[in-house]
Amino acid sequence: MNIKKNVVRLLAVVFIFTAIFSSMSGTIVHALGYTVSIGCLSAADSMNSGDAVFDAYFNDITVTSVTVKATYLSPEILYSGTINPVTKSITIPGLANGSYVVSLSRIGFLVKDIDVTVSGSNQNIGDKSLLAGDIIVDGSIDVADLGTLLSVFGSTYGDANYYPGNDFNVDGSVDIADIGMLLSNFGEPTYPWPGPDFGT
Ligand SMILES: [Ca+2]
Ligand SMILES: [Ca+2]
Repeated sequence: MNIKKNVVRLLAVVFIFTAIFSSMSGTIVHALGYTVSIGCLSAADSMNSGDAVFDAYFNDITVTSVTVKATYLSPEILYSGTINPVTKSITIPGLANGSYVVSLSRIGFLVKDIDVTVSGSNQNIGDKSLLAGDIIVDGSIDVADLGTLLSVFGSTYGDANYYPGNDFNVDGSVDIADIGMLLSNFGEPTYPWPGPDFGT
């Protein structure tokens, strides 16, 4: 009689442990995705002027977008998101081990492609900064971009020819400060485009 009871108890214990182990296995499988965190110093600050219409207009246009693909030329976007304009950062979730290209883009700025390898852990690849000036979006900052900026020089928010994509420092006017930002990046990129960017 005692032997029967002990066998039943043993079977019950085995059942419980099996259930617990199965549950843990499910958790482990789910945790195979890793996160990649990125800071983006050139992301525009979240506009909070008190004018809801202006804020929505400005924040929608100046948002910094993030996409993840397997390679530069891969048509499939594995993840897309936006840089948080308050924290100026993003944490990309659920990436399996492998190589990726993370692209940061903002209207008026040069796209930055970053090679990332995920290998068994979460990682933070640090702060990045986009270069202002690629108004005519062709992957380079050149005379065409400068000409466009000069054509709207002096425009301010409310003017028909004002556009946030030309107002790199987001102060509501296209002026000498924006010209200076473009000129400081004139001739970029210095590597073939599209291509890896190993800098910040
Ligand atoms: Ca350009
Ligand atoms: Ca400006």
